[in-house]
Amino acid sequence: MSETTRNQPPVAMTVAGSEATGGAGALADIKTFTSLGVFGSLALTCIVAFDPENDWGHRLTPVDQQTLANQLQTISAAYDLDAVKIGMLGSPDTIRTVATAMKDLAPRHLVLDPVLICKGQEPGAALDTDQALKAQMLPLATFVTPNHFECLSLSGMEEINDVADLKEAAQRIHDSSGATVLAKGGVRLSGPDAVDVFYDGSTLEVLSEPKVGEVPVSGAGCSLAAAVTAELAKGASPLDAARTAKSFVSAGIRHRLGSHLPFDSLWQGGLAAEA
Ligand code: PXL
Repeated sequence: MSETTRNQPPVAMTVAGSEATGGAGALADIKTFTSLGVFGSLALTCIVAFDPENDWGHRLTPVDQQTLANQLQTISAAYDLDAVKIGMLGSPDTIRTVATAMKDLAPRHLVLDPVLICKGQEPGAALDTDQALKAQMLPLATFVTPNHFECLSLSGMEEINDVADLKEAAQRIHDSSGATVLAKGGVRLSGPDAVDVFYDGSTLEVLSEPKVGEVPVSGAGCSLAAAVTAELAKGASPLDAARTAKSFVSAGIRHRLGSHLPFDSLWQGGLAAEA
């Protein structure tokens, strides 16, 4: 170990797609890691370029499986990782590649943001990915952060309309996976607050922050899961990691970036700006 490696930051890896504008995906993860004092590395799964000439629709280019496996191998060999975050995988093939690598690596903290579809995508397109994610990735996760849509899919519930439903979804997802669950109501549940439910098998806690508008902000889900990952990497308990992540995201939404895109983007500098 050289002089410069003393007092080094925790190291995390994100396995995620690039979303070129930097609102969501890998860039949101790395900005979040850095903002929270964690060194980030990246295994890139796919590249998303919204199409400004076609209603900002998704143009998705997958990274080939060998290139993805190479990145996972390099990062795993380079670092003793403190935590891993899994973001957009995008296809059953990618899920298989990442699940195989994670079985070997067996990280202490494996935070799964079960991204099924992005804003503007058709829910139907995600069915095979959805099944592969449930069968292969969810059992490996230690912590999972489903949004409203993903809660429906992972819990098998028909509807989630209020906090009681969200609590039930969190419990069902925990019971079937063993993972700690942070189920996100976001702007989908009515009322003045953005409510999330934390459940780890014993503690059931409702985390709540005032809503900032009623429109979803790009990068909120990615940044929340990345903030949980960063805090776990730093040694926080899962509940404290969830609480810090919620404050980080709320501040990021209050300081969001407007652009020519049809949605705003979370700014990871929000919490620091309010300090
Ligand atoms: O917000 C989900 C998300 C995650 N990862 C990538 C994305 C998106 C949504 O656009 O493009 C790469």
